[in-house]
Amino acid sequence: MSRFRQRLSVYLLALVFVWGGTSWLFLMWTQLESEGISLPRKAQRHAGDNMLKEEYRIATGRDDVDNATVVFRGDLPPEPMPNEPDFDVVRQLFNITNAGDGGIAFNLDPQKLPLEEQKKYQLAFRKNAMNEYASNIIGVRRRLRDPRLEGCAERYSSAGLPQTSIIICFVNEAWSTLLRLVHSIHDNTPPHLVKEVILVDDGSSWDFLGKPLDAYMTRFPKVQIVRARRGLGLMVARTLGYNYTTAPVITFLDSHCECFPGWLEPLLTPLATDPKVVTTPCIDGIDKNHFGIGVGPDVMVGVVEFPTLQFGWRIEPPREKKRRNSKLEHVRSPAMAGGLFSITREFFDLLGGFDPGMKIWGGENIEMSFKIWMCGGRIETPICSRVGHVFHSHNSYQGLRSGTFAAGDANNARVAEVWMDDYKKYFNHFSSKVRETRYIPGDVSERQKLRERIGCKAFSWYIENVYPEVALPGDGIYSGEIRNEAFPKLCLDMMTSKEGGHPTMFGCHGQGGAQLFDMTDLGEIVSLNRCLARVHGGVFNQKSNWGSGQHVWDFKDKLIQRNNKCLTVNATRHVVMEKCTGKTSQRWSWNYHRPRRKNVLRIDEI
Ligand code: UD2
Ligand code: MN
Repeated sequence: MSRFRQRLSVYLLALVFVWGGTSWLFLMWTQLESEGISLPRKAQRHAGDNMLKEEYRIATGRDDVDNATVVFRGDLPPEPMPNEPDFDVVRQLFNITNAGDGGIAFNLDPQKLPLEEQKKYQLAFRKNAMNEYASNIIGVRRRLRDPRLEGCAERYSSAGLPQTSIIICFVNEAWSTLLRLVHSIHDNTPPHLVKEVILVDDGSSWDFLGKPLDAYMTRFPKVQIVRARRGLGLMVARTLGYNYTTAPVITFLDSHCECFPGWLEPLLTPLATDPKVVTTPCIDGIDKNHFGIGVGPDVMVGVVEFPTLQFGWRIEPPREKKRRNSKLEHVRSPAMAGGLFSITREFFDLLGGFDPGMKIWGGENIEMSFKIWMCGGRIETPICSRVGHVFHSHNSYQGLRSGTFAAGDANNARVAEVWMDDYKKYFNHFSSKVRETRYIPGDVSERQKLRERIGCKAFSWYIENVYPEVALPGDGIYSGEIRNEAFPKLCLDMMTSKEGGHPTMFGCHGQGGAQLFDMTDLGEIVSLNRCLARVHGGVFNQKSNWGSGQHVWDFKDKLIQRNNKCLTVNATRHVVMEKCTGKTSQRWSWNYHRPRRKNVLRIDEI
C-alpha cells in the first residue's frame, strides 16, 4: 500500500512539472510573437529578387528575362534540397542574396554557425569531398558570365553543326552540384544542338538521387535517367549510357561541372568536318571550398606523366606555339583529362569505346588518349570552349566503391599491356618491386586484337610525333648519373621530388632514383619527374614547364650551362650557377644516350 502511494506521488509530481514547463514555453512564445520578434519562415526562401532581372539582362545580353524562368540567387526551387542548410539561421548570419552568382566565390565561416549547423557543414564536406553546405546555399542554378577571349563569340556559329547526346555518369553526387550542371547545360546551350542528356546513376545509395531526382528532371524533357542496378564503375556506366544515345556526336561530362555560355559550339565545330577529331574544353576549376570558378589560362596542354602514367598539365610546348598562328587557334594535347570531351559516334565505335575490363575509376582517359592518336585521330581543345569542374579533396565514393585505387592500378596495367609496346618498361609499376601487386592487367587479349584490327600505329610513333617533349626516365639525350670532376665519388642528387628543394652532391649509390638524370629533347634536365631550374644564381627543383627558359640547358665540352653561366659545385659543396671558366668544379660527366628527336623544338628555336 505504501509503495502504491509512493508511486502516485511521483507521477503527480512529474505531471506538475510537465504542465508547468509547457505553459511557461507557451507564454514565452506568445510574448515573443506579440513583441514582433518572429523569425523568417521557410516559405520566405522562395522570394525572388526582381532587381536581378536587370543584372541578368546586362550579364547575358539577353532580353528574354521573363521567358528565361530565371531562378534568382537566394531563391530555391519549390522542393527543399536534400541536406539543406537551415536557411532561417543562415540568412541571419550571412548575406546570402546572390551567393555564388556569376561564378563568384561564396565564402562562409563555419565557426559562426550554431553547433547543429556546424555539424551539418562538416558532415556534408566529408561525404562529398567538397563544401556541399555552401553549394546548397548557392542553389541549383546560377548565372555564369561569358569569360572567353575576345573574338570567341563571333568565331563559332551553331548553324549546321551535328547534334550531340550528353552523357553524365554519377555516383552519390550532391543534389546541388548535379542539378546546377543540368541547369547550366539548359541555360547555356542552343537547344537544337542537344538531342538528349543521359544521366547514368551508377549505383548511388543516396535516396534523393532516386524518386526526387526523377521528379525534378521531368521539367527537362530531354533528360533521361538510366540506372545501373549495381555500381558498374565509370567506364562501364558510360558505355551503358552510350547505349541510349542517338545523336551522331557523344559528349561526356563529370557530374559536378558547370557549362559556360558558348561551351558547346566550339566542341562540335571541328567534328562537323573531321570525324576523327576529339575535342575537350578548357577546364576551369570550381573551388571545392567556396565554389568560385577561377578562369584559368587559355592554353593548357594535357600529358601523361612518366613514370607514373598519371595525367598532368603543362603550358604549350614551343612546337605547338609555333604551329598555332592565332590566339584562338585550337591547342593539341598528347593526352586528355578524360571527364569532358566530345567524340563522333563513328570514331568512338571504331576505337571500341571504353575497355569493358576496366573497373571503377582511373586509366580510361590514358587509354582513350593513346588510341585516339595512334589510330588516326587527334585531341584538340578549342580554347573558346570553357567548362567548370569541381576538383575534390578525395574520391568521395571510396566508401561505396572499395578498391578504387587497386582498380586504377589494374586499369593502368591494361593500358600499358595493350598500347605501350616496349615503352611499358618506363611505367614504374611494370619495372619496380611493386610489379607483383600493382601490375595485374588481367585478360587483355580482346583489346590487343582490337588494336590489331583497327591497324593502329606503334607507341614509338606516338612518342616521336605527338609527345616528343616527354621525359622518359633513362631515355634522355643524355642519361644516367652526373659526376663532377672535382668530386669524383659524388653524384648530383635531386634529393627530393618536392618542388623548391635544392639538388646537391651526394655519395653515388648507383640505384638510379634521385641520381638518375635525363636531358630531354627540350633541353630540360629531369629527375623524379622534376627539373633543374635556374633562379637568381641558385639551382632549384621545379615542376617541368615546357615554356620556361630557365629550365633549358646545354651540355657541351663537359659544361652544363646556359647563357655563359655554368652549373658549379662551390667550396661548401653546394650546387650553384657561376660564370663559366671551365674549372674542374664546372666539369661534369654524363652518359651519352641518343640523338635528338626530329619533331621537337626548343624554346630558342621558334
Ligand atoms: C578525372 C576525370 C574523370 C575520369 C578520371 C579517371 C576530369 C575533369 N575528370 O578524375 O572523368 O576520367 O579522371 O578515371 O577530367 N563515377 C561513376 N562510377 C564510379 C566512379 C565514378 O559513375 O564508379 C563518376 C563520378 O560520379 C564522376 C565521374 O565518374 O561524375 C568521374 O569521377 P571523378 O569526378 O571522381 O573523377 P576526377 O574528376 O577525379
Ligand atoms: Mn570529376
